[in-house]
Amino acid sequence: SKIKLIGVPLDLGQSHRGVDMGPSAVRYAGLAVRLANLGHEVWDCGNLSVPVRETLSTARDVAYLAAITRVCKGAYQAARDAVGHGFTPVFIGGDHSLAIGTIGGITEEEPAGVIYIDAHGDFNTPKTSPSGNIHGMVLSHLLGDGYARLVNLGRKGPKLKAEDVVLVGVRDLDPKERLRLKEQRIRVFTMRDIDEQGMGNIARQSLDILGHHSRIHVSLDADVLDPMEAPGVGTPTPGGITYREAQLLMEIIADSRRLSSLDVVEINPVFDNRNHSAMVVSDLTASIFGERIL
Ligand code: DIR
Ligand code: MN
Ligand code: MN
Ligand code: MN
Repeated sequence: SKIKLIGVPLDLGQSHRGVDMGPSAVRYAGLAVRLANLGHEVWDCGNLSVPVRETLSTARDVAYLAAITRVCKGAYQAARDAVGHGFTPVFIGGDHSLAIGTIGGITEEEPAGVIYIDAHGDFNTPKTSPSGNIHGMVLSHLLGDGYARLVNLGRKGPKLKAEDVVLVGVRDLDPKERLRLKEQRIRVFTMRDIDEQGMGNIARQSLDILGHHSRIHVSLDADVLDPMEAPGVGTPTPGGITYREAQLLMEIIADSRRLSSLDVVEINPVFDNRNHSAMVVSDLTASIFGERIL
């Protein structure tokens, strides 16, 4: 297929410094060549422009929300245009708040299912969030709850319904976020589900649950991986999936031939060991685009 790589060096949706270097780290890991060697036509579109944190006022609620909204608008348009021109866009983050834009844009012309792979639920609202970080509120905004300008970004109203999303790899939820996920009946495959049923089963069930969608957007938060396998992530969270489990999930999604678009986010080279985590993410991206052992 025709792939567009779009970097989004956004670090305003969370507290740690360094996720703005994610796009460079993934490029250094050789992603474009990997994908081209699989026979894809690869266009690296460079980075969307993102204000540097130090240039913004420290009144972060106001300044950061405005900046994140602008960046997400750019991501929305890039996603919509890429899909409209027959490309499969790969958004390289940057923190997860960029997905408020990408998933909005992907679903402008027709709906899509979302496989959201993350240690966290990202289902806080500005009212329930203990941290105030927008990267922990992505799915709430896409389902219509949160800051009006992010809910109505690109077009008015919710971009997804509860039945359009499956979460995989979850192991860290805030109390009210947990309650909201249950109330809204979001499908969540926790680490326990993966331990008990195996990743192969969970991957196939996720695709089945989204069976009413021919197009699947995958939003991969690198913190789903265990910190021993990928320390260079925004929020290292113990008890995560292994490299092999992540590969299996990617390969089964690839087999479905339904991938419309991808986010790979929360890579933080500052916490990493010789760019190892970006190389892992690049391996996973190659697999979801069809790389096979045999
Ligand atoms: C936490 C952390 N639940 C929050 N979320 C993260 O700030 O809302 N998501 N790290 O990736
Ligand atoms: Mn996330
Ligand atoms: Mn996360
Ligand atoms: Mn490999």
